[in-house]
Amino acid sequence: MKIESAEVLVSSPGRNFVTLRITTDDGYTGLGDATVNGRELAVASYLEDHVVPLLIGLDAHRIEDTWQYLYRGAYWRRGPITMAAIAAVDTALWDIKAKVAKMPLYQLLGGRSREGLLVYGHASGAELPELFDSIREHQEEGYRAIRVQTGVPGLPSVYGVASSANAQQGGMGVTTRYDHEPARPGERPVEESWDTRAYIRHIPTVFEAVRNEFGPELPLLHDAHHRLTPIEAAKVGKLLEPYDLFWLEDVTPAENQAALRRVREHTTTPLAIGEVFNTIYDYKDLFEEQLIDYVRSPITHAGGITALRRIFDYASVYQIKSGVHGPTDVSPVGLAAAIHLGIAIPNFGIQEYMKHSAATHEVFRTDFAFEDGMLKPGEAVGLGVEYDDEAGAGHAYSPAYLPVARLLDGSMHNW
Ligand code: CS2
Ligand code: MG
Repeated sequence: MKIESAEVLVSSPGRNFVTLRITTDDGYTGLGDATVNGRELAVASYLEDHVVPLLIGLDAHRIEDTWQYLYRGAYWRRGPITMAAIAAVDTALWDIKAKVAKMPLYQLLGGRSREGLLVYGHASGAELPELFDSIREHQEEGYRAIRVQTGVPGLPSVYGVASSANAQQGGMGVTTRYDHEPARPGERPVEESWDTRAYIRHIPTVFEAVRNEFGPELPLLHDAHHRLTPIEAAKVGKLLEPYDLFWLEDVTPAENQAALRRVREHTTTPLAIGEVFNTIYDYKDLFEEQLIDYVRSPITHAGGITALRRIFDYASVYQIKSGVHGPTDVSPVGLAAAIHLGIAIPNFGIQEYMKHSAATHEVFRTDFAFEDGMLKPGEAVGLGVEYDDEAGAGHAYSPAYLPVARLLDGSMHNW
């Protein structure tokens, strides 16, 4: 079964997506997500100009060999663009193999290890009353675990907080709320200001209030979004211990994996890291020194199902669990792949689930379901996602960037 063609589909139903569709000489098709938020066209070109020409004529069944061919053969290994391109090819080939085998992909990955994937949703508010309303809204929608993000006194807008002030005209003429899409349409990134000391004074008071209002059981997550130094991260982890977080995410940038030793020394708050990681090597010391508890890589940014399953296998040696990144900039193809892998692996922890817009679902037809606070794969063969070309063609790419953050003195900081 040879690869006959591969198309790079760039569309913007609600937000920008890059999708790869591989077709074999006997008519099987497979989809893969290659969306890197704010850098979409770089992956589209990498695929179009450098990968697609190499795929034509290859044996579509040789998934592992094709992975190694694209990884080692690139010579310039790793990095978000290369690994997203490889991820799209890998996912599409797994989709095809499951269709040939006439089974849902999770069956090919070892079958069910659980009935569904517990997910968490994004509640947020500039102030406590808005936050409480947002938490209740998510509970009414069926979410049983909640990520909490709030405003910081003195800062007009910060990461993860939905507020009408941030509403911008989206690709579809619909107003997009901040928590639905962090990338903002426009020719340049929006600049936000940040003040770590104000945040550290404020965040424990928020979790105290949330626990008082919603009780001790509700699993609560928080994303520090790469903004703290190791010792600041250690302090926040310690200050939040009384509120028994499910996890504290991206508490400090982890390019230097050893930075997490400082955090671990001072707090038992569980740590989740990895949404900006691209390979198993980014986790090596974090696993071997037991410095994190949850792996955040999505299939789209870590080189596909083949690579992420290897990362989870390695993590399982250290009892580290999955906590896959699932924002709206991971397309329904990337999310469906995460659901199939998540239902099969032994060390599943939790899955992030930001719902895609109706416009997105007009283009990406999916068969997964959200029930009882869990995501469940459908029984369609393969990934269970179809791409509607006609609907997709109606949504041209529109430039959009993630914000940048500057400290109050103007210094560049991590957004
Ligand atoms: C975030 C994302 O969901 C998360 O945990 O860190 O919202 C992230 O900011 C975006 O995916 C970036 O594209
Ligand atoms: Mg995050």
